[in-house]
Amino acid sequence: MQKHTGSKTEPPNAPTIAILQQMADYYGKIGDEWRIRAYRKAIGTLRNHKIKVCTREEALALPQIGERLATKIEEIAFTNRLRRLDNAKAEPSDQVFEAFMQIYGVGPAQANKWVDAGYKTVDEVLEKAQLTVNQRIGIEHYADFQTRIPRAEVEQHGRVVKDTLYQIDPAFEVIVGGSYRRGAETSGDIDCMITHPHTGSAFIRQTVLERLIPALFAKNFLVAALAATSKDDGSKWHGASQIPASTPGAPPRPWRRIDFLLVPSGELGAALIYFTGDDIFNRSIRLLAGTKGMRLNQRGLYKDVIRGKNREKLSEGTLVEGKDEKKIFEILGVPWRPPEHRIC
Ligand code: DCP
Ligand code: MG
Ligand code: MN
Repeated sequence: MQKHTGSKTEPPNAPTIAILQQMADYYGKIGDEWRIRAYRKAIGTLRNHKIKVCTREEALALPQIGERLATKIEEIAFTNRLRRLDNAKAEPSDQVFEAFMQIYGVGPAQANKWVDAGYKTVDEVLEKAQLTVNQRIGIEHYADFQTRIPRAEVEQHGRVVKDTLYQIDPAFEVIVGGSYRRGAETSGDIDCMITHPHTGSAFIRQTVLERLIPALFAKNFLVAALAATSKDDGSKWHGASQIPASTPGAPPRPWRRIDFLLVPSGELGAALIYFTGDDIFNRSIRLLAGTKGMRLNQRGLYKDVIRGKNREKLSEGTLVEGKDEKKIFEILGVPWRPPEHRIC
């Protein structure tokens, strides 16, 4: 999927990285964990390299890049494409799989089942497959959810959420994160972080679920509830929203995907890092924390994490910092990166 970012000057290896990323995504789909890791490492190296890498030798001289990837990097640098990726894309079943994967809530296992059942189009799935309620919504609004949202409209959605919540309790804070916070001109969805300076997660959760969400449905702003999770990685709510038509009879506005992330104030800094992304930036800053004997997740930065032989986590460790985004960078020894610069 095309990511739109707000960057003005493109880093020298960005075109190569974009193609390697597509290849990594392809290996992700076919479950080749080993190759995904190799690609991720190489992408990390190229992101930190400030000079365009053109030849196999130049690539081999860099850390974390082996012979096969070095050859691919050279092919991309000279031809602006990768035959291996073109081949993968040309497989018809791969294109059908791709299309199914774009449906909200559909992962590789489900997409593969539909490919195996012989379905060729999303419409055929709608007609013939047994669908969950969410899959049906995902298909019925397939085109809407595929369309990127202009920045000004992301702002409109954020404004409705803010106004509604501040009427319930003005102490709440709503921050629109994701690609919007990175300054992107368009976004795939609207990512709202919701926090409150004085109360714990139970109050935030109760207010959002019992008051905010019903109020937003009553305004015809929320149009579907898709998924709610509350695990140790925080509380998330997924749904769809729509700016109500300004005048009666005006054509309906598209349905948009909206996410709420509920964040206790003590975790705001770590949540800001996580929910601002991008996903590759998150991966690299987490890896970096690991190399310093710490652990970063969306709730905080921890030290003294005890790990077993296979690096599996045996203890949560001690919280070092959760509240302050800048302090987390400081403690990790990473120069502050404004959100607009946290992109590939
Ligand atoms: N995130 C992550 N890893 C994932 C998914 C998400 O680290 N596998 C984090 C980083 C993302 C943020 O959550 O920036 C929001 O996720 P989105 O899927 O909404 O991605 P973006 O907002 O970055 O892009 P888009 O414009 O496509 O929504
Ligand atoms: Mg987003
Ligand atoms: Mn999102």
